[in-house]
Amino acid sequence: MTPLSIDAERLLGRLRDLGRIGRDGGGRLVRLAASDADRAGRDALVAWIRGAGLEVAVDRIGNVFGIWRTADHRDRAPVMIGSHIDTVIDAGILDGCYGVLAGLEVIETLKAAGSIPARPIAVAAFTNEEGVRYAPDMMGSLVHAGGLPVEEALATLGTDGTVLGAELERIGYAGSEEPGFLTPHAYLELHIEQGPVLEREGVSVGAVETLQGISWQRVTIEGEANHAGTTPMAMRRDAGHAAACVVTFLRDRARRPNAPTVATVGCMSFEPNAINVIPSRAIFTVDLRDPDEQRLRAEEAALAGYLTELAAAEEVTIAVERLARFEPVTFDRRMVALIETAARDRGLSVKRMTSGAGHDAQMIARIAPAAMIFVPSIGGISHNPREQTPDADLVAGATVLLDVVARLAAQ
Ligand code: HGY
Ligand code: MN
Ligand code: MN
Repeated sequence: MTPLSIDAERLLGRLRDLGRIGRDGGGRLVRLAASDADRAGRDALVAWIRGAGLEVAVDRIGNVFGIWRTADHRDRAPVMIGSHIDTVIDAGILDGCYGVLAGLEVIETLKAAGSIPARPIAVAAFTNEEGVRYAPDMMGSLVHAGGLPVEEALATLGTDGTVLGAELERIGYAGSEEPGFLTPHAYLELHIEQGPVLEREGVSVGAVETLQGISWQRVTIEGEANHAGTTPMAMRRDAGHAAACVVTFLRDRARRPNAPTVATVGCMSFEPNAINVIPSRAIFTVDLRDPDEQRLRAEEAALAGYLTELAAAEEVTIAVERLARFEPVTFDRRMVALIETAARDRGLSVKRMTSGAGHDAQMIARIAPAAMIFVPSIGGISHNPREQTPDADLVAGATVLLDVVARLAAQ
C-alpha cells in the first residue's frame, strides 16, 4: 500500500492565512489569549474544522476541539493531536499554529483516504498556551488535565486588568463542555523546536523525550522616589538599581560553566517612570528553567537568598509572587520510539531530544501517554517574527505525525 501524503499546499496555505490574522497597527502578529485577534483566529480554525466535516466542541476554558467520530467507535477514547493558536507579542506564524493545523491536515488526509480508524481522532487548540496576558502559561491544557480548577482559571486577572472568563464570554468562546470531557487514548503534539539543535546538527525530526521545568515569578521592589539631582547616592533607596542588580545576578548565575539553567527577565516597569525621579517601585518577571527539578529548586532558593540580602543592602522591600511552576516532564517512551520509527521509515533523520520550551503536551502527559515531534527552526529563532522553518521540514513533520497517528488510531 503506498504511504499516504498530506496536502502540503493546503497546510502551508492555512499557516500563511492564519498568520495574517491578528496583526496590529504596526503589522506585528499579536493574538493574545481571549483577545479580538484570538477570536478571529479561532473563528478561522473552527471554519476549517467544520469544513472538514468534524464535530466542533468548546469547553468552559475555551479549548476548541475538532472530533472525527464514526458510528462504530464513537465512545472510545480518541487519539488527540493538539497545540495552540494564541501567540506572544510580535510573534512568528508557526509557534502552536503549525501543530494545530497539521493535526487537522492529518485528519482530513485520513478521511479522504477512506481510512477507518479503530477510535476517534481529535484535534485540539488549547486556550492561553503562551500565558502572556494571563498567567500561567499552558493554562487551557492544564485545566483540561485537571491541574487547575476551571473556576480559578476563569477568574485570572490579566496584565491589562481584564478577567479571563469575561473575555472568553465576550469573544464567544466560553464553551459548555466540562474541561477534561475528552480524555485521550494518546496525545501527540507537532511543534517547531524553537531552538538551534536540529538545524545545527542537520537533523530533520526531533523525537522529544523530556521537557524542562519552568518557574515564573513576579518581583516587586519598593524603594523611595526622590530627586535625581539633589539626592546623594548614599541616601538613595533606588528600586530601579535594585532591579538591575537582580537581572545581573540571574545572568551571572545562568552563565556559569556547565549550568543548563536559563534565566530571563522579560518584563520590567518602573514607577513613577520619570527621567528625573529615582524609581520608587520596580516590577519585573523572572522566568527560570532547568531540565533537573533539584537544580531548578536550588536556583529558586539562590534567588530568594539574594533578594533578602539585596533588600537589606539597598534598604528596599521586595515581594515575590509565583506565577507558574511546572516540574520537568518525561514523555511516553513507546510513543517516542514510534516517532523515531515513523521518521526512519520515511527516510528522515531523527534524534531524541529535550524541549526547552513549555508545551501543552506537558500538561496532557498528566492524563494520557503523550509525546512531541519537533522540526528545525531556522537560526533557532522563535517568539520573533523571523521565526521560520523550511517548507520541506514542515511537510516532513506533518507526514511523521500522520504515520504515528494512523498507527495509534489503529489500536
Ligand atoms: O513559555 C513557553 O515556553 C511557551 O512558549 N509558553
Ligand atoms: Mn508553542
Ligand atoms: Mn510559544
